Amino acid sequence: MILHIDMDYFFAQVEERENPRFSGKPLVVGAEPKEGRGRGVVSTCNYEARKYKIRSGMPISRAYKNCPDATFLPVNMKLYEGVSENISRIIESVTKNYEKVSLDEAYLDIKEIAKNYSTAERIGSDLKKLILERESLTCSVGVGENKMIAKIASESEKPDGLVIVKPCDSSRFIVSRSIREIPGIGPKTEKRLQEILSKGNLTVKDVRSISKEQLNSVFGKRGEDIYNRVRGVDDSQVVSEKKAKSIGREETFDKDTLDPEKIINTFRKIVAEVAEAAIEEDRKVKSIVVVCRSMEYETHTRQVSFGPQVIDFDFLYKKGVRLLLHLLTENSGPIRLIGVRVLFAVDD
Ligand code: DCP
Ligand code: CA
Ligand code: CA
Repeated sequence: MILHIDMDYFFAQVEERENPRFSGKPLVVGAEPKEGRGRGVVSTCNYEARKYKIRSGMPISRAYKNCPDATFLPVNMKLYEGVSENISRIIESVTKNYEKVSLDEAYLDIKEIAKNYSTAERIGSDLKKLILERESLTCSVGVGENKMIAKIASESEKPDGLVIVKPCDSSRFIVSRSIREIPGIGPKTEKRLQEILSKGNLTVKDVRSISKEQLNSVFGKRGEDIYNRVRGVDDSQVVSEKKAKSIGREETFDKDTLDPEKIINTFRKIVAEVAEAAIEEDRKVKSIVVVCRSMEYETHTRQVSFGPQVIDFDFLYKKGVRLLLHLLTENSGPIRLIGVRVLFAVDD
């Protein structure tokens, strides 16, 4: 049982909250059209602006043509990231078993905490209430038997929606929807499906009429996935970040190398990235692994373990560089790739 949560017109709603005089009138977040700065496209807009056919990704100049009277604001990413963090903390108060997929979106695996779909509905409405009370923001929530159904459910009654789809209703729930409402089916896939069926405006039902063999022959490996998705089947799991066993980075050299300068600089860089990621995770580390791949694709690793502790760059570098030196002396030829990984202690 999965719950999907997605914030309503996220960047724009946060701006409305910060400055209530923007509410109730068209608001576009993306760039300042007069100065022509910023990314040049609309990041998002509120629902009033959507009435003027303004959409995410549209050039800001076009949004301006559609609605010159709208308020245009630059993207204040720091602000939205902070809000996103706060929302993650609220989600964590419901369950640690969640996967954040973007700044404004997450999947919660709620099978352990909701024994049935009416409990799930209460969890959904409690979560919405918490976010509204603590952050003064609305969001939409969907619950379903898998990630895909939950996402379609949360999208289906925006803004401020709460939609619960019981497993017995999944198939019916999606059958008459546009094929584009199926997550993972973008404009290119849609076009090829239209070609197969020689028909526009495809519904899920239309695509169900295509055989598995035909989908496979057109889309290769993805064919099976499309076949399953239009039938409401999605086996992908909620990958909770908190449960990641390790994090690491690797880098392949442009050219196989033995240049000590190059190797050590690259090593420092990946150590810095891994240290930063580990600090971000806020978890204790119990081992460090260094990987070295030779020209012949032989992979050598060296590992050191210690009592679980919080690490920083200096610690990781000091331990890691010894492992690296061992690997380099064992391995005579030029190096193709190096990598650093930290294994977390299982404490949560
Ligand atoms: N975003 C962006 N550029 C895009 C799409 C989105 O910068 N092309 C940013 C701005 C959005 C945020 O990501 O506020 C979340 O994207 P969503 O697709 O979830 O859209 P919204 O939250 O803005 O609207 P909705 O109410 O439809 O979810
Ligand atoms: Ca959103
Ligand atoms: Ca989103």
